[in-house]
Amino acid sequence: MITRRKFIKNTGAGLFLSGLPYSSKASNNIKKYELTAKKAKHSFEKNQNKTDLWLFNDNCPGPLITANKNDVIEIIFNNQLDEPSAVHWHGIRNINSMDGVPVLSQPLVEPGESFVYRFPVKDAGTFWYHAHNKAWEQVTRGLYGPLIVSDNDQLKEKNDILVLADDWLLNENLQMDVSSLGNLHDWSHAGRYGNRLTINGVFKPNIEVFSSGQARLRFLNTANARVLKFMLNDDIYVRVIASDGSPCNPFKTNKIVLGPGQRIDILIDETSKLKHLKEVSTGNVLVAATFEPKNQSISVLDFDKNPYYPFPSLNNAKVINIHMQGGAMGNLKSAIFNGERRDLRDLALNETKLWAFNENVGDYNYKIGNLKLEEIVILRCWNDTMWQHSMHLHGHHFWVTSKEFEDLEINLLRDTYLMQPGEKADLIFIANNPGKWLFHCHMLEHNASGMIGYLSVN
Ligand SMILES: [Cu+2]
Repeated sequence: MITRRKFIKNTGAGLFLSGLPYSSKASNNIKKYELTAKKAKHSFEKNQNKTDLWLFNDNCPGPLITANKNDVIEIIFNNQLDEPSAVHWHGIRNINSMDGVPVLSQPLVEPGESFVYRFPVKDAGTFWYHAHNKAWEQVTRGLYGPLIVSDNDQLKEKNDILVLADDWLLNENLQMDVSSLGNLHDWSHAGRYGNRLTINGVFKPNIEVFSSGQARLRFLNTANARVLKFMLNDDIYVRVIASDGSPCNPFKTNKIVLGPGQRIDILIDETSKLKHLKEVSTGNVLVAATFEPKNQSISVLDFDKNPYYPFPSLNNAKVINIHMQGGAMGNLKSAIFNGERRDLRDLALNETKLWAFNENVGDYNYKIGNLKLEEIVILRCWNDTMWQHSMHLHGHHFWVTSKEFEDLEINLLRDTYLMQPGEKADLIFIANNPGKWLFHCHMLEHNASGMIGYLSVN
């Protein structure tokens, strides 16, 4: 089988084992997977019309990839779509050549071609993978899946539950509204919103849990644009134990807020009390899932309490100002696009470009700045727009004083931070991973239309 595939030239895959950026721990195992992207049909609901989607291995969501901390994951990615693609491993502190960003870290994988991704996983936590070419269309049509790295195989016998949420725009026959992909109004506002919520690929699933003991729920928002807010039962307070795959100092909240791309892990002390999950972002309370306690168990879950690095000292930190601009009702009049300053109206109507960092309409070629290896960096972000943005940094996790959870101000290590209109936030990290790393909004219509650039770490 392997010999019949046409592999594109991939020097990174062969080289990295001898040149790991973090080679202090030898890996225990190589976990092998194969992901094939192609058109497929999927049932969001039993006995209902099947929906035409683009999926990995015909699954919605794509197959769960699991590994233990310090394993190496090897994924053969086959592109059987009619257009090029690449796969990004969201939240993994990856080797740059394995990060899956076309142009910046690898060539596009053309239709009929394959690419081997091979990288170590250094952190235990909740991650995901998704197409990174034309993500506003490819992710929206279903090209994503969960990736969970465990400390000690605890997934198998414990109450460890994935709650992967997506927001789909479907017509009455349950087919995707594809005519609205690329809609300028959506792109200049909050992004393209859906009208149906799925959890783990279905409408309102019944999620089986053990009938007693603790449970860990791993929330993941794969929506292209919508910020989701979940509550459990009658708005009970839950303990948050991790954000974006990084352990945090546990804190309590009754509202689990997730911008696109974000993950939140919570711990429930007694699963027998679990009844249902509600989504409340629109003001209309929607029952998103119900829980069905089954079988006895008295599991107590171990979980990491320490992020992999503490909040760093900011002496000698390098400050990079990022003025986030543009969009509808914004104050950006003109911006630089391909080296030329142009009126924003011209850019919107003729190039579908609407957003900027520091007056630059970004893309995969727009460099925000240069960083020295091991330098401590403050990305000083100012959301000077009328819209929320879910800001994602590749290859690193940053510290941020999060204002995402109502009245709380809490320091979290994240790879994606949800910023409110007008908010200023410092995203603080150690630039300890060499390469070119994207920084962009994960509202996929926003990054496609300019809210994107990269940092070069040398
Ligand atoms: Cu945005």
